Amino acid sequence: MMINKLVMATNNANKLREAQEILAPLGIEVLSQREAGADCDPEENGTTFAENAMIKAQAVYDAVSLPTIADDSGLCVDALGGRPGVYSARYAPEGQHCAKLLEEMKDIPADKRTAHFQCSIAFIDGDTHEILEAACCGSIGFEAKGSNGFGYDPVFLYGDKTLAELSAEEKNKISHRGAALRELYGFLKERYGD
Ligand code: ITT
Repeated sequence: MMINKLVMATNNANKLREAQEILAPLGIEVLSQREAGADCDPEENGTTFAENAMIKAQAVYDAVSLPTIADDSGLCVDALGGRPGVYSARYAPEGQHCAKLLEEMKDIPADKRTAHFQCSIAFIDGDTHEILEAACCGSIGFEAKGSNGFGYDPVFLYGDKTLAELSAEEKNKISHRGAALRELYGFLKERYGD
């Protein structure tokens, strides 16, 4: 039987909202870890998005024993050798990520500002441990624009708009998280049937 409820191991309300928006139309409800009765914040000491996603999912799964997902994601900038990467959340104090990135990249010319968001989703249910991954390719602008989304969205250009200038629906269609969660849906259908 297809799973119709997942717990999401995250303390990031924006990630939870996006996962709910993306999976609700597919018939899957996403509960926060708090709603499920877990209050976890494990140390993310992995070296890859996949490892960190699995660490977060395992901590919550151990607490609630319900099918659990976790998202580890971040921004990889080519001119910075892939930074901030797995350190994206820790790159700057809350609310200062975009300003710090624009400052660090102020001398990098337009054609060398390519970047991608990466998302790894870990899924755990019993003995099943699975990782689904996707990316969203674009570039870093020279100024912050738009007020939707979160994190680095105001400086990440997808075509001629930043992700913060897109509606939630538009972002979810093209985002790393949207693509990884749709991969997850395909995996779940295969694993558990319709
Ligand atoms: P949890 O670990 O509790 O899930 P977190 O915010 O700490 O929440 P991460 O460790 O995965 O999550 O860090 C990801 C960071 O990458 C996030 O805080 C944002 O700064 C950035 N990020 C990820 N996805 C993004 C998106 O869709 N738009 C903008 N920034 C994003």
